[in-house]
Amino acid sequence: IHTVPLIISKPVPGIADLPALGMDANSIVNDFIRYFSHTLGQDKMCLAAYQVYTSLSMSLRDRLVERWKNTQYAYEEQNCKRTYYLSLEFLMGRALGNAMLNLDVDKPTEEALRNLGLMLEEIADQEHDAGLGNGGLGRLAACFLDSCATLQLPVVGYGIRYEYGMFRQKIDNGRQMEEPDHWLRDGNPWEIERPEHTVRVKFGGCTRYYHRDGRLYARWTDSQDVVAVPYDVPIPGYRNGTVNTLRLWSAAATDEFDLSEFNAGSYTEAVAAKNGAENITMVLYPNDASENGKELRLRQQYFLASASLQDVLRNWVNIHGSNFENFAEKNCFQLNDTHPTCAVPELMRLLMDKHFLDWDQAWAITSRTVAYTNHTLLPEALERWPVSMFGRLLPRLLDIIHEINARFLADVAQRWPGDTARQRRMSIIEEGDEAQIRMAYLAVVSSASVNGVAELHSHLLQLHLFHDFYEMWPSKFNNKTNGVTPRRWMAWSNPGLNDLITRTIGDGWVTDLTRLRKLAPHADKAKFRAEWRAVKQANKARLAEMVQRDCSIAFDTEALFDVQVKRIHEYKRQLLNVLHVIHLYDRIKRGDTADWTPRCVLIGGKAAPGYMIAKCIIKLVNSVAKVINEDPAAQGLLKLAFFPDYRVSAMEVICPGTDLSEQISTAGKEASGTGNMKFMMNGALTIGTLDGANIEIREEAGEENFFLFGLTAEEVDATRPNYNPAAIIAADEDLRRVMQLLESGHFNLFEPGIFDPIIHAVTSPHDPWLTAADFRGYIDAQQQVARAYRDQENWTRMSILNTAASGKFSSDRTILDYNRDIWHLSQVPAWPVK
Ligand code: B1H
Repeated sequence: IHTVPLIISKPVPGIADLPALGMDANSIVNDFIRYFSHTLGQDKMCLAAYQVYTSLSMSLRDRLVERWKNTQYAYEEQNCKRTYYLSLEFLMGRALGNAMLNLDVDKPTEEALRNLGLMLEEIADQEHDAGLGNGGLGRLAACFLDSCATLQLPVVGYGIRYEYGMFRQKIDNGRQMEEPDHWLRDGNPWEIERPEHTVRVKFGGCTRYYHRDGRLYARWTDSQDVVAVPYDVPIPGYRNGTVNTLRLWSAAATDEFDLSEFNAGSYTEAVAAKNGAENITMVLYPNDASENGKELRLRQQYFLASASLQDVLRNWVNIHGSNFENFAEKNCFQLNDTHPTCAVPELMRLLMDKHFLDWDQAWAITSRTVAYTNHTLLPEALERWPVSMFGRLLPRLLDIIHEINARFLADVAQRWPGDTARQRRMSIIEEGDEAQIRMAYLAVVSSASVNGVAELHSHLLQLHLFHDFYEMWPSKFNNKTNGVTPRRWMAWSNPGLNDLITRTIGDGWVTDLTRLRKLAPHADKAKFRAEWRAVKQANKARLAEMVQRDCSIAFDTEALFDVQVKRIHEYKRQLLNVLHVIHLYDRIKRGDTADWTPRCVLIGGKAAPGYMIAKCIIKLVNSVAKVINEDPAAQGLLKLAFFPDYRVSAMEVICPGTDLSEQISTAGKEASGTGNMKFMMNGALTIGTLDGANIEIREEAGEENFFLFGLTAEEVDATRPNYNPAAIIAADEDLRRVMQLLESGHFNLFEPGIFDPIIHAVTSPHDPWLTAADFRGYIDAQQQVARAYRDQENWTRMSILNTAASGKFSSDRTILDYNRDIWHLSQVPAWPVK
């Protein structure tokens, strides 16, 4: 096996006990210059931008590393309980600005760099986003890590170091094109390879049973193995000396190869054929909220689960030997959706086959340490693996899943004797033409806690998807409403607002966001409102600049900035947004523009590469935009832009510059949403349905500060059976005209028919998203928005009150809830640096 042996296992005085590095701007910049000149061998005559960024990052990383070690020493000394956050996605975005902010060196360093003639914003802009996630689920994991470090909780993130992250979106003739995101090409200063912690992961082969001391044991043999090499990423807390770890696994081939070929003399062929292990961590699957059942995806999932668990167990055995008595008191595995659920049978396997616990001991540990977060109710996103594929790839795990299921179904039979329909409903294995493993059921059965991500979502889980399980174990089920980190989403990305708020109520809000409430009384002061408005205007100017650069469309900062950015999905109803824009255009064309509120509409997001209707919606946005933006009649009244390659670093500019946040999903479909929270914190007003966390946002903001429309989740279910969009269209003059424009081909004169699938979707009685049903409510609510925006004083008041009410949506609150109800970790301060 390919590992670097640990040469020394006792402390060596003097090694790595260096004096603390200076945290003043001079020390940081001096190190930066040395890295630039000596480590990277750069020239003062010709500054390669990426190398400037890399050297500055290395200088800051050194400061993180000191705190990183001292955090780990403190955790080890306390022998504290830990949580492992297992996730196939960590959408980290950029690290440099965040490190500078959290280390509290941002402002002086920026100034010192400026004195050298270097602009921090330009340097920071060199960094490739770490796009190791699709959208909300992956970004949530990243926000959680920030909050855990800030709260000084011993939490480790375990994920995959994809060679290629989320694809880059290019727009060609209005259509999405995907380009590979080779984010590591220029080097990544934010990771440290740890080859000494490499582990081996098995695939294929079969199970052999054997007897020892009168007991039956199992062993997974004849497998084809790969190795998992960890890369550690530092996760700094906010100005508290803590640095936690995100450990990302990369797959590599073992050093073994086919001996027969080797002996036959084909050395190079044998080496070259070394099993393509690297494929496993080559690329992130870009299917947000829909699974695709590919074998390579299952390999990724097991690879992450196995490598992470082996890592945790190895650390445990190093300290406790094979005594697992207290293991469940000291460890918790939080599953970010079902994607890492192989961790359940894998933990059972390791405890039984490697550490020789019996089933009951292993199950007691597993079922007490695993907790599961569900992120969606959409049936197309619920993971199912064909039993046959699973058994071929992970034979030993399939045995264990069958055993879990048999024991579970026996419990069901005990509780509801004779109810075979219920047993069939609840079985982890779904029988049928092709038997499938229901990963969500496996996760529920094996977890101590099951949570949804907003009140409504958690409620619907108990009512529908997990109803039978809720009846069996009501106390397992709980809600943890999502949150986002105010460090990245306010303090760093909105420095203007940061300054204004801090001048007004002090800086405590950054780590206790409920303090924003103290802004509310200031909403009544004209001077404060003027300052608030000035900040928003400056942010709108910055956003307009980016729109000009990336879309070649001029946004007027006096107009209402109306923004919808998120993955493109039918349930999120970007289409409803477009229908509204077409309606506004129609009003302009028929001269109905009295008391008009000028509006700039921005829509951005990626479509899964195989999701044809979603790609068609992108084309529609671009086609409608072209017609409107080129029509002199719409000048000064209406603009529409599609923002290409929407990603974390783009949101950092978009969100501060937004007036109106579009959260218009069909009720009951968006589990939570987190973009909605980022916009609210930055003083945008929301137009939205009663879906996901919108409901809680409206509760906090007050209904008078929220633009509500649309069917409720219950009404959606009630409407479906006799939904008749044709009748709705016939009865609504505005909608009729919009559909008429679409059907006439007004936006696709030279590409006839391309929007037929969209027209069909809206007019079909089987439209699951009820777009036509919510049209009238949406248009009316948008009319109220337009009216409200014309009263700038009152709009500003509402904007301030939204920010003031956003405290609940800090991921610090979310993490404290997880910790109080599920993890039960103590907060452990890091050792001080020097
Ligand atoms: C969410 C996903 C998701 N829910 C499958 N489900 C994936 C499912 O690659 N896959 O196979 C990837 C992602 N993502 C989102 O999670 C919800 O739609 C949002 O409403 C929610 O805010 C977010 C975080 O909880």
